[in-house]
Amino acid sequence: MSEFKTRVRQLLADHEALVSRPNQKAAAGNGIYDRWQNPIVTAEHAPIFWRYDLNEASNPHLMQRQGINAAFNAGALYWQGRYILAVRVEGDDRKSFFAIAESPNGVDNFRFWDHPITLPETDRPDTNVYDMRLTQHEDGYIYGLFCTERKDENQPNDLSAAEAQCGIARSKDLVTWERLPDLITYSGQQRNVVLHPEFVDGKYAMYTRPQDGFISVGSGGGVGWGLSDSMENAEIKDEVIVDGKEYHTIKEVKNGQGPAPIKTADGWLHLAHGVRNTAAGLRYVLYMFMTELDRPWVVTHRPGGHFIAPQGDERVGDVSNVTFANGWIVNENNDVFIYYASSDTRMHVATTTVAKLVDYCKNTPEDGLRSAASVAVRNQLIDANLKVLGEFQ
Ligand code: M1P
Repeated sequence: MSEFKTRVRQLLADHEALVSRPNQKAAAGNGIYDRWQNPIVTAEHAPIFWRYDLNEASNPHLMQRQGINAAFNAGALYWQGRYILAVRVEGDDRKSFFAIAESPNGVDNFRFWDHPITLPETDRPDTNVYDMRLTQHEDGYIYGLFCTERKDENQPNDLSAAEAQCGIARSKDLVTWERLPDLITYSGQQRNVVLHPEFVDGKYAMYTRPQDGFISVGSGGGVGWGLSDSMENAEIKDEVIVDGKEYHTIKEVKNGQGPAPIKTADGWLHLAHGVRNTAAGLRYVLYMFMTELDRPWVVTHRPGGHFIAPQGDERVGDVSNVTFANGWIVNENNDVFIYYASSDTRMHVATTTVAKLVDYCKNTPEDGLRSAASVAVRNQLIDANLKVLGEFQ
């Protein structure tokens, strides 16, 4: 066999070994969820035939022709008994695109479909698209809401000046996608827009994240909420903030809804990210809240602090100190698979149950917003525990 063929075979074998590697729960969970040991999707999970030219005549050195830099911030859907991720795949050219990866069990063996999603454009081409939230809506479509980024033409001399808005596409089979006009709101820019899975007052409901600038939310920020008559021409005329940013919390700088919320008998479970600033730069963590069943915009429980924060190897990547989630799945057994990305580089999974998440939201004290309040609530826990500690000694 030629050396070229031997090397291709080795590449394919190494890739297969990575993709089919079994995953295991990490030791010592916190009772709320279990992290799993291996990242579930990485740049190296991208098929070899996405990256190399496998023709010896045109690529005698077997060079990687189109590298993949990262695979992160995936939307998620439980579909036909399969665990589906719409992964944000980023090429070495810094352009992101969406690609479906599928697993039979939700924790390992995620394999990309042969082709990335071919996403139609609007009259105003997207420079970059990312962070798709998948929502199986009761109207029968699967919607993908994502960020579309374009150059800010009002600042032609600042090559970092960009504009973020909410792009919308829908599909019935995850292969063919219909592009709809971008969401119209009356805020400067939008990121982290998520479609609620049910009609509310006969309208489409969306969680938004208004922001003044591209990175800085300015006077905006917070998880917003608004209704639209249609998705074919989606427009939110009235946007209200339902979960605002707050001084000296994990969401002091900005926050944003993660995936579409999970419906439970006790209300809607929400996963979101909160951002604060530090001497080492921005720190992104995940947090949760719950809203009323009939009024999904009314928050009933706000467990204080972070739910998932970057840990160990998760802390380092292209944008370090980041955990970000825009996908989770609840299956027929009420098991929950939380798909989170670390440091804009790779995907992980943590597993739990609906009952545990409801318990977490209802029984975790709210942030008291002062050190003294934190000590008071911790003393309640300590005093109650000191009465029963003897039973364990
Ligand atoms: O780099 C961290 C994250 O930054 C942005 O999130 P937000 O809009 O909340 O600031 C997004 O670009 C996201 O993709 C990225 O992970």
